[in-house]
Amino acid sequence: MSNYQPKPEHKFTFGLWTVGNPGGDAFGQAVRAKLSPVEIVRVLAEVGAYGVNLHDNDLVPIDATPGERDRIVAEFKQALQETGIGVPMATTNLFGDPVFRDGAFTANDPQVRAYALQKTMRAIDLGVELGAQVYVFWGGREGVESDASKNPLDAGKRFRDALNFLCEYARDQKYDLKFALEAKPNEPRGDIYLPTTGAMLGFIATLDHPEMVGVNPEMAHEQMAGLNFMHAVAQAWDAGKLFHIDLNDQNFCRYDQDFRFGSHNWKQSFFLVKFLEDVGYAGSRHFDAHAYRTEDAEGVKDFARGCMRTYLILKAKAAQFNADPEIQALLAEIHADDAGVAPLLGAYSREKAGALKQHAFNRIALGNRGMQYERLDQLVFDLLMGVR
Ligand code: GLT
Ligand code: MN
Ligand code: MN
Repeated sequence: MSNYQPKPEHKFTFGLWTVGNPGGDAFGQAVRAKLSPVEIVRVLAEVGAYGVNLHDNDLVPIDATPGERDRIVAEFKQALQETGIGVPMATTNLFGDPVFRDGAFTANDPQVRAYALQKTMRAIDLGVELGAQVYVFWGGREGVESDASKNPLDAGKRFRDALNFLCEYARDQKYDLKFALEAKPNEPRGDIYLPTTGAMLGFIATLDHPEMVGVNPEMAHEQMAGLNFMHAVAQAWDAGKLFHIDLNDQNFCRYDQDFRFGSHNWKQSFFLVKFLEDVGYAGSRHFDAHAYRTEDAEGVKDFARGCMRTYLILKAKAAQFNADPEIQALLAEIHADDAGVAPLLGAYSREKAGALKQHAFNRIALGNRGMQYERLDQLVFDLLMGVR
C-alpha cells in the first residue's frame, strides 16, 4: 500500500464538482450532503491530492454580489494556503444556468453570446487570481437537438470568434495562461459540436493564436464515441497540444458515466498511463469523475484515493512492462529494422522512388509471417493480473 501513496509530484487533481458531487442524477435527487468549497479542499488534502480545479460558480454563486465574491474567495484562498493545495486549472460554467439552454458562444441569441464572453472574462480573472495556468473550455451546451435551429458553419464561426476574443483578452491582461478545449460527442445536448479531440485539434489550427490553445481530452468522452482514448491523447501529444487531461472511466457508448479511473477498462487505462509516463507528460492528472451514487462521505474518499492508487499501480505496471526481459525481447523482434529495405524508406528522393519501384518483394512470404501479438498480449494480461 505504502508504495502507492500519492505525492505532490504526481500532480493528481480533482474538480470541486467531482469530489463535491452530491450524487443527484436525471432520475433521482442528491444522496450526499453538499460540501462547501473549503470542506472539499480539506477532503482533498486528507486523501493526498495535489490540486483542485473549479468552475467559477463551483466557488462563487452566479448571483453573488461583489462583496460576497471577495469574502468567498478570501476564505477559499485561506484554505488553500493552510492545506498547500493549488489551483492548476479553472473553467467557466457555461451550461448550468437556463440562460445557456441554447449554448453560450454558439447560442443563436447575440445577447447570450455577449453574456458568455463577459462571464468567461470574469471567470478567467478569478482563475488567474487563484494561480491557474490552464483554462478549460468544455462546450457542453454548444450544440443542437435539431439541425433546423442552427447552421454548424455559423456555430463554428461563433465559437472561433469567441476563442479569438478571449485569447486577445488573456494576452492584453498579460496572463500566463493556456486554453485547453475539451470535446464530448453528446449530453447534455443531443449533439455537441466538435465532438472528439481530433475535431478539436483540427479546429485549433483555424484560430488566430493557435499556439495558446490545446486540448483537454477526457477518457470517458472518447469512450462514449467508441474511440480509443490513448490514440486521441497520442495525437494531441504529437501535435504539442496535450495541455491537460481528464481521467475517468466508463463503459463504451453509454451515457456520461464519469466513473473512478480504472474502474472499467483496465487494459486501456494501463496503456494510457504507460503512454503518459513514457513520453514524460508533465501536466496535471485530473480525475474528472465522481463516486458511485451508492456512496456516503467516506465512500467519496475511497473513490478519490482509488483514482490515484490505480494510476500509481498502472504506472508501476508500465515500468514493469518496460523492464520485462521476455516482453522486451519480443518487442525488439517485432520492431526490428530490415537492413535490406531500410535505404528504400524515409524521406523521398527521385532515386529512392526509382529503386523502390524496381525492388522485388516476396509478397507471399511477407503475407505468411506470424506476428506473435497473441503471445505479447497474453504477457500483458499476465502482467496486469499480477501473475508475472
Ligand atoms: C462537466 C463535464 C466535464 C467537464 C467539466 C468542465 S464540467 O462535469 O462533464 O467533462 O470537464 O467544464
Ligand atoms: Mn464526463
Ligand atoms: Mn471533463
